[in-house]
Amino acid sequence: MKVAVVGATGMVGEVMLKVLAERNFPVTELIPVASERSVGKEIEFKGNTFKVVSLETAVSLKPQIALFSAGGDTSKEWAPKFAAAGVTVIDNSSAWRMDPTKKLVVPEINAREITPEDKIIANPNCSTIQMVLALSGLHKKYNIERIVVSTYQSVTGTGVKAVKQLENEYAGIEGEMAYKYPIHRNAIPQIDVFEDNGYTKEEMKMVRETKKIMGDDSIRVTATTVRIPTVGGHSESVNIEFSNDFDINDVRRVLAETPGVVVQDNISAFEYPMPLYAEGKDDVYVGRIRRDETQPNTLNMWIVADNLRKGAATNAVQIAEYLVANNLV
Ligand code: A2P
Ligand code: 11C
Repeated sequence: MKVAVVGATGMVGEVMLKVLAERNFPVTELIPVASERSVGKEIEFKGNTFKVVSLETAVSLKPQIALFSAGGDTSKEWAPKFAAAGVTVIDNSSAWRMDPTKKLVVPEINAREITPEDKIIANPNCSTIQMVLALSGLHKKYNIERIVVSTYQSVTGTGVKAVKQLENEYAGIEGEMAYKYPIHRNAIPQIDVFEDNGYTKEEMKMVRETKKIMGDDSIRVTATTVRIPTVGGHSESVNIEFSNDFDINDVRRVLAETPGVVVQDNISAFEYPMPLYAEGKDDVYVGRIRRDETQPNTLNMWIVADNLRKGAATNAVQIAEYLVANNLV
């Protein structure tokens, strides 16, 4: 496979390269792509060196697959040009996710929806991916009515500038601010811009994307998304109301049997998921599994994943793996 990685010098792009190599994705030729200012820069991949090229050059090289993570504007403009050249684009931006003509895919849940005609496939938002992966098996079994989620999100979701802001503040150095406020010793209850309804765009991504991936518009979701001074991954406190009652041991069993999900839930040994330990891992970790005693058929749990891995790069590479395994490229 001739594979382009658009945004190869970025935070997610770098992890995409790492994941492609780790999972031995059959890359015969790598085409790293970034902005004009990075053209010519050298990128290491599996012991070889590749030079960064421009988007124009990459299209003319006609890769079979292009993994995009260079922002929504780049995707809006360039994904259709790649698709027109016969390239299958897996796009990590929010540009195409809610387009009804585009599939929004978490492979373990809905990869079967992909057809050879799908030339632009959308990768969901990180905080959505880890939540829906953990909930998909439980939805099938007990039918989710409503989700109340609060997130505790890593600064890596914002990018290099935010990681630097946290490091600078920690070291007491003045520097460029990625956020409106200090993030060290803080919790910022705003991720992305506000929409007209008073929710942030990140919160509404969790609402809209969950319905689309689960293929069920009836699931009600309400979210509060918060940035905290951590780097390893996103954490989520999730309260789920089902139509049907559940057995808590069966909930654990369903979660343990869900591919990509690892149950870490042994309170007597103080075992529960934490971002410090999820960093660099591809799985979604679930713990603090317990019944909500205030109303029927309702469950509480805590979900943690590395937002750059399953929340972005790993999910995109898994989509690419599905395309290859099913002769869709
Ligand atoms: P560059 O390094 O040349 O700026 P991050 O989200 O971590 O900031 O990374 C964004 C990625 O998207 C980088 O690889 C960046 O390249 C790339 N990028 C940003 N703007 C463009 C653009 N207009 N065309 C192509 N790549 C872009
Ligand atoms: C964050 N979830 O943590 C965002 C980053 O739509 O892919 C990813 C934004 C997106 O800030």
